[in-house]
Order: sequence, then structure tokens, then C-alpha cells
Amino acid sequence: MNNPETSVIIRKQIAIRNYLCSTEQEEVSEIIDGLTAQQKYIPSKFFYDEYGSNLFEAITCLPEYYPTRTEKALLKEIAPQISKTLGNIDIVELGSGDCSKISILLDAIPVENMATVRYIPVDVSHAAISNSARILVERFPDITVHGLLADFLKHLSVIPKETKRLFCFFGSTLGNLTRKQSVQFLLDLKAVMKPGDQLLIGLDMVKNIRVLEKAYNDDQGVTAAFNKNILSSVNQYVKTAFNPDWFEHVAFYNQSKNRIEMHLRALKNIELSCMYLPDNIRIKKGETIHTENSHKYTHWHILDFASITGLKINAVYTDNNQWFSLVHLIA
Ligand code: AVJ
Repeated sequence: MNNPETSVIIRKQIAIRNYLCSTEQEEVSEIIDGLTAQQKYIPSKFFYDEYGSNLFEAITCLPEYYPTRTEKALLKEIAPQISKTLGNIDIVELGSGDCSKISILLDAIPVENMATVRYIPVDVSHAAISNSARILVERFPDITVHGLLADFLKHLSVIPKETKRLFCFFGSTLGNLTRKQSVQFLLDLKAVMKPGDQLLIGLDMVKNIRVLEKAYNDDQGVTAAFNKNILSSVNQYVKTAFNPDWFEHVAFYNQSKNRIEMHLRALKNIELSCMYLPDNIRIKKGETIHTENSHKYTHWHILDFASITGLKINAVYTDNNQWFSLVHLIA
């Protein structure tokens, strides 16, 4: 079915709005702040340039990286239950990426309800949103897609409010935030939710440390490549000349903070200039740049999030190993 009429209809079903600011000043100062801090860091969102997004997709297929596989299987299991309530609804996916997870949920919605479902992907990647939109309208001809090119940490207020909503926040993306940031984010999210709005959030659970560390130290070195690739985003934004070969990939479980930490450790003394800084950037051999936190959760954290935000837990779904949870909350 590729006649012009169809494509007109398809385009009518898709709208994408851009809320990102076009100047890159904010990004530049976020990176500069990190490179001049005592413990140097680079915010994790800079992993996801086009190549980085592809590397992440490759990670999700690795035998060692259990989260994506586990979450998708769980989602498939619970989709019939969750989707019973899904008609006349906006399904908002925060950090939507490729549309593989939402497709599992949409698959379980009765076809006759689809015309009353609007999918609202929120992502900083235009490619991710437009590709998803194209794929979804083809697969679900009656759905409407209203994409928001936006940073969900900053732009929750631009999400349409007229209809009741199901917010989806998959992939344990919450885990990239510190404890304090994650509580603040959930409070912000609760503040835009209306009574009856739902939240389905995927959380990676605390588990055997060997399983955790292996997931971030895969045998093929894809995670190492992903980690080092963040430097190409940095080079682009702040016009530096970091060479990824000057660093080694380090990922370990920080038991006291319940999180995997990823760092880039300098293999030699490094000194390089940056047009945004009066002095050269100096990194000593052995010093690290912290690139990611990936927090892991317990049932206690889930109860705590609910009590702090006042969201009601409708159900906590988990796999047999209790490696990953999908928490269904209601405002
Ligand atoms: C997409 C943030 C959930 O923390 O596991 C995968 C990113 N980093 N391997 C995670 C990631 C290294 C992932 N999240």
C-alpha cells in the first residue's frame, strides 16, 4: 500500500513539535562544568549521538546485558492486563528511543480502540521520534502520533493535558539520575499528573554483583566503545581533541550507592586546550572522568518512591529472578 492517498493520511496522523533550544550554549556549559569539576564528569545524555544510539541498541542485544530482554518479556506478559484500560488515552513515553517497547503494549490494545489512542513519544533525538512515528502508523494504521522533541527532565509542562494519560518510563532510565534527582523528577512528574493518570516505570533491581558488573563489561567490548564514544560528543560541542585511545573503560558496582558507575580512566597524562576555557584541561594518568551512574533498586525503593510522591502502587510486576520490575502507579 504505497499510493499517494495513503501517504497523505499517514502524514496527517503524525505531528512532531520541537522544544529544544537551537543554540548549544546549555550543552556547552553542562560539559564545561563537568570537565572542570574536582571529580571530572560528563553528563550521560551525551552518549546518545547517532553512533552512540546505535551502540546502545547493540548493547541491548548482548548476552550479558539482561535489562532490555527482561523488561520486554515482562512487558509482553503484563500488556494484556495494562491495556484493558487503554482507550481515549494519550500514551506518553519519556525517553522513547526506538519504539520496540511501546509496540509490545500497543499490540495488546484491541484494534477497535486504536483510533482513540494517541502516542506521544518524548525524546531528544529527532531521528528516534520520526522513525518511530513512521513504523508505528504503518503497524497500527488507526493510531495518532504526536512526537515531542524535548528533554523530559526540563519540559514536562509541554505534554498535552486534555486527555487522560499513561506515562511510560522504561529501561530504568530513572537510574541515570542520582537519588536526589530521581526523587525530584518523580515529584515533578506527579505535579503534572491528574487524578487517574497512570505511570508505568521500569526499574533495574539490585542483584548479584557479578551479574551486574558483567552487564557493563561485556566480552565484545561494545559497552567500552559506547563509553569512549561520549568523547566524540564532547569534542563536537566544546571543540576539543580528546582521543578515545587515551582512556580505558571502567565499570564497577558501587555497593554503598547501589549503582553501577562508568568511568573513563586516563592511560597517560593528558593536557589539551579548549576554546571555552582560559586554562588547558589537565588529566593525570589514572584519573577518571565519571560518565554514568546506573542505579539499581530494591522493593524498599519502590515503596519509598510511592510514599514520597503520593502515587498509589497498583501493581509491581517482576520476573522470576526479580532482576527487573515494572511498577504500575496511579495518581
Ligand atoms: C539506558 C541508562 C538504562 O544504565 O543500563 C547501558 C545505559 N550504559 N550500558 C543503563 C547503559 C551502559 C542504560 N540506560
